[in-house]
Amino acid sequence: MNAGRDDARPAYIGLGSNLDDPCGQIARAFDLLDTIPRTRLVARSSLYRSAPFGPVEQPDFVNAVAKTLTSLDAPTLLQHLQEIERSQGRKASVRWGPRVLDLDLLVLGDEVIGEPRLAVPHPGIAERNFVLLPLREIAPDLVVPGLGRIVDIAVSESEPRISRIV
Ligand code: ROI
Repeated sequence: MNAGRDDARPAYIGLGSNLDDPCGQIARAFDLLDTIPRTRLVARSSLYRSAPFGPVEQPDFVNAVAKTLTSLDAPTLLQHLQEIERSQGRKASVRWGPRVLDLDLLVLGDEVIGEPRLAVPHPGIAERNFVLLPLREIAPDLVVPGLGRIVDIAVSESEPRISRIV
């Protein structure tokens, strides 16, 4: 929690839930992000209700994006995100299936990583309105490495509905 150090970089994290009180899951996850070592929560987007993306019929999701400042590296930050998912009861979830909590590392400074288990920037940014819209809300000036200015990334017209809830 001693971000503010010179080596702190902005990290944007996507949050999603569609089980067990999704709004409560997201609120708790925001608070837990601020407890990650060498990491400070500096902004939270509104919560958005979004129709499930993908082939599985399931409840609507609640999605949001957090901005943190962190001096952790990407793999260490990812481990902490997975620890928060587990602490909120996430089991190994089925691909495309419902989930108690999903935390995705979307952007970490100007870093670009293309590993199978860790892709940064997250490919969902340009593909999913439930990532793009809350990210744009809290970071309208963001330039995403490899993608360009967040305001220039097109909103997908074919994607299911999304609306701001709080
Ligand atoms: N759909 C929406 N709307 N929001 C999500 O966070 C989300 N997460 C997922 C899948 C199942 C792909 N669909 C989603 O993992």
